[in-house]
This record gives sequence, C-alpha cells and structure tokens, in this order.
Amino acid sequence: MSIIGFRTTSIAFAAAMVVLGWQSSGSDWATDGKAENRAPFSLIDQTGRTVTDRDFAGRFMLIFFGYTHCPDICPTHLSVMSDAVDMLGDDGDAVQPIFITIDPARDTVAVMADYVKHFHPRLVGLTGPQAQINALGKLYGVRSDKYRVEEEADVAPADDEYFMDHTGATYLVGPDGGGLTYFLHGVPAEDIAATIKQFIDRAS
Ligand SMILES: [Cu+2]
Repeated sequence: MSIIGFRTTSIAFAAAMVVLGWQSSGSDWATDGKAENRAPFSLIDQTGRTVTDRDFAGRFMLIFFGYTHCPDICPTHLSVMSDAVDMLGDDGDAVQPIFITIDPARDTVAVMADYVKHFHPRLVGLTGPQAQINALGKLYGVRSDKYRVEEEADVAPADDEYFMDHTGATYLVGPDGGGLTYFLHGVPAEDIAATIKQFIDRAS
C-alpha cells in the first residue's frame, strides 16, 4: 500500500507548506480487520497511565501519529478526526480517537495532556520510549525524519528546535484490533465519518 508523506517547513512564524510524495511506506499494514494482524502497543497516556491496544478491544480506534510541535498538519488532522467522531453522534462512542507522538523527547505526559484537550474531550494522547514508538510506527508504515530550519543564517537552531517530516495518515482499527483502512491528509471529516459508519454497521 502507498501512503503519502509530507514535509512542513516553518520560516519564522509564517509556515509555508511543501507537499512531498513519499512513494511507498514499504508497510504491509493489513486492512483485513483480523486480530492476528493487530499492531500491539503499551504506551503512556496523558494522565500517566499505561495503556495497551487491548484496553480498546471491542471498540474502533482512530489513530494518528504526529507531534505537538507540528505547525500545521497535525493540528489539522486531529481537528478533522475529532470532527469525524462528533459527526457520528452516538455511534461515535464506539470510536476511540488516539494521538500517538513520534516525538516523545519533547512530547512528555504533561505536554500531551495540555495538547489533546484542545481537540476532543475523549482524545487519548500516547507517549513512551522512542524505540517502542518507532517499532509501532513501523508496523503502521509510519515514516518520520527529524529536520531543522535555520531561521537566520548565522544562528544555529537549538537542540530542541526541530521539525519532523512524517507520514500523514489516520488509521482505523477494528474491534478485533486489526487494521481496516486509513485516511490520507485532505479527506474531509464527513467522508471519514461515513466510512467509519459503514464499518460500525457491518460490525454490529
Ligand atoms: Cu505533523
């Protein structure tokens, strides 16, 4: 399957966006919904609790990988996925929106707690050891790459000033833990909600 990636470049406070195509993720993330193809995880939520994929068994997970310092793409994705959950009305209760940081060095539990509340009251923000997140991202075909922008030619950016190039897809995981489908950047909330509704109707 092919997942399109993107790069955001921030120049001072004006963000300019360049869209690149990351040809193929090389991932064989399965979309057959089967439990044996699930991508297990054990991470820390924004309240400091350990959370595993099994905690959401029997429900749908809508997962987005990103980072809180993202100038544009991540906030947009998280808003769209939150809108989609709301558009589902009561059916939305069957869907758990999840944001997994690819930048745990900066996205601590406290940072995640402060961030997720801006999007959806039920949005779970997960962080954890970088190696574990990388391994999970790999199962999903998520690619990420750190880069820096020198805002002034003679001033080098500080160590914690960087951006992340990353795959921009929102993944829908079924009640058995298997992948169902994914939504690329730009898919409207209405379409995401309609697709999820079809899966919910099929599952019930
Ligand atoms: Cu982002």
